[in-house]
Amino acid sequence: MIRSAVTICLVEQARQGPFVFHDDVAASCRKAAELGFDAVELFAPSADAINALSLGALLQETNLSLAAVGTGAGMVIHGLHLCDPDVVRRTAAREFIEAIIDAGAPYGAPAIIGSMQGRWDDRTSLSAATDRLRDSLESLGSYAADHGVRLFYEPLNRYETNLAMTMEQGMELLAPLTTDNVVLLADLFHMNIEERNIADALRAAGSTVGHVHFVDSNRQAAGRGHMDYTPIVQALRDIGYNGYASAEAFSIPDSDEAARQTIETFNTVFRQNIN
Ligand code: LER
Ligand code: MN
Repeated sequence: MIRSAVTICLVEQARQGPFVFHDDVAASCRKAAELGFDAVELFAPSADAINALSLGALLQETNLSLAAVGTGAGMVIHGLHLCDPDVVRRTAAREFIEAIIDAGAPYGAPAIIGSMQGRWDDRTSLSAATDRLRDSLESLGSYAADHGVRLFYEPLNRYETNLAMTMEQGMELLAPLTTDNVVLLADLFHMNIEERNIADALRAAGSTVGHVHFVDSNRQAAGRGHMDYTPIVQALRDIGYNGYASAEAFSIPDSDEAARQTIETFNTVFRQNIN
């Protein structure tokens, strides 16, 4: 069964970012539970910030799961990424992600490599960047497996990376890895920009799809743009996807309304009978 999740951002520098709830984890979890979400996804400034949350008690009280933990604060706050030509900075990026894996693992939450993947540029060739990213995904994927969780790798649109921008490029990146613990995060916003056809791309990715960022064409809550969810949901069903549809969307017009609109659309598109 595909379950619903909603993002909570604790990163001051990402206040304008595509997150439904901000700042107050307890209040956000209570609101998410009241609306009927199954889980929350956390974007935190550091592993220490996650560890300081008493998440166990809060998740138990609200009967929510932790769907995933983001690692992008390493980039947003510290400018770290996995393609950095400086080995010291690259190692710091890896350690930042390992600590987030450690913090999410007790709750069964996989970590997401999104903006921490970095990009190639005039200091780093495409092939050097690809090698470095693969090397980190191999090592972080095994690290996550040792902690009992998967690792999500997220292709991003062309304005945020120049490495893997489509599901197909994501699969090519992961193909040489010896670990099978790294799977793709399909963000419908990025896919709407880069894919020829979102449903076809999901079908081709098949069991490599491990997580979905559920959002509309304009990065607002699902139902506030012009995304056609019917073929997307059908494709996810056809590939036997049973992970989360996690709302990573702007808090427009506000957090509560974005969450409410998301769950309404989720219930309409995922709970209806299409066949
Ligand atoms: C960034 O655009 C994004 O989609 C995030 O999920 C990356 O961590
Ligand atoms: Mn995303």
